[in-house]
Amino acid sequence: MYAQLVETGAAEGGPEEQAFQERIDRNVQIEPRDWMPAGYRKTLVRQISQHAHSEVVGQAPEGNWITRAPSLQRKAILLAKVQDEAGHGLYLYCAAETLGISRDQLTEQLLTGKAKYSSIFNEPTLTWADVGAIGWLVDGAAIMNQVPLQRCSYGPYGRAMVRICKEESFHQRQGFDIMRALAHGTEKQKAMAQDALNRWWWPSLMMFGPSDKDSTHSAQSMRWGIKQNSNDELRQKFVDQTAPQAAWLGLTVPDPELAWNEEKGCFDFGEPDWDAFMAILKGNGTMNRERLNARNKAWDDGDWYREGLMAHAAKHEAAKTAAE
Ligand code: FAQ
Repeated sequence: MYAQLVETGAAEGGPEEQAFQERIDRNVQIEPRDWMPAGYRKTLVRQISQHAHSEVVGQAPEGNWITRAPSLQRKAILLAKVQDEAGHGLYLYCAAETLGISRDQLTEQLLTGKAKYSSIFNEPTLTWADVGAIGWLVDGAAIMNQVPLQRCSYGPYGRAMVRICKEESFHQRQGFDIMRALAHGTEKQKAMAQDALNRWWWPSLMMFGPSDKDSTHSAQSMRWGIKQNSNDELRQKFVDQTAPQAAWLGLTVPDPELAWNEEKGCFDFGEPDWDAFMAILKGNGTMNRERLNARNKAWDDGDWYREGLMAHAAKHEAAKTAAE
């Protein structure tokens, strides 16, 4: 199927590519059967699948707290949130499949460690406050990145983002509410909230990717209308939105360089530790190995179920053929 889709077009750089770019410049979305340059298809498969893998792996840090949520209500909310993340992974795998790659291929890339997923999910969740910090900061950063992706030039990705963004907003609110309860609670609870902010602040800034000068794909992805904003633009917006929220909570952002810049009308802030970021991307973050092992175990444990489904489908197919 992939080969078939790729071969439907004419040579790149020719009139088809010009018409394609003009269409993007007019904000007309590209659909699965339209001609597209091979590089556009490849970039989308890379980004959408990394995004899908992030949603799937991203269930682990919070899933780890479902049995330890402090009340029935918090538990029900967290359960729903984690299930939503699994659903986001599924919409995104479907969007990637429209580009001619199969779910099995995508899964294999994740399980063998060939595919990336967001660096943030290699952080451990040590306390209940981490669940609040994830909702507030990680979902907050995800929304900042994903709202513009609703206007992505590739139709199936943009449309998947519409629903995902609605759900992420609920996630962000529930995380902020956990932080509010802790930050306005006992001294011990406030200290727990501060500790979570200290550990999740910088990894959240890294979610937006390397700085613009080191981003390999941004310029072309922006020309193709896949990305609407650069990594640094979105990081800045995130800091501008989140720093006042931290102040409202009575918490301190762990960045001595964070300061309002009156002239520029935005916050100045420090540089994330890009060496640490690169180490995580190379598989050396605190939880990289555990996350991949968990995904591999989940895949192996589901083997009997997939086998049953295939046997059922084969039986159904044979009965249909016999009846014809
Ligand atoms: N982690 O040239 P760029 C969520 C890689 S969803 C790991 O700037 P690009 C919901 C990048 O892939 C979170 N790798 O790349 C949730 C590339 O490597 P490659 C996921 C990263 O694509 C909440 C290389 O570095 N969201 O959180 C990261 O133009 C709570 C060079 O980078 C998305 O995926 C990173 N942080 O920009 C779930 C959004 N950053 O492929 C559960 C869609 C960069 O050449 C609980 N993705 N890299 O080997 C995007 O918007 C973009 O792909 C960026 C990166 C902005 C992430």
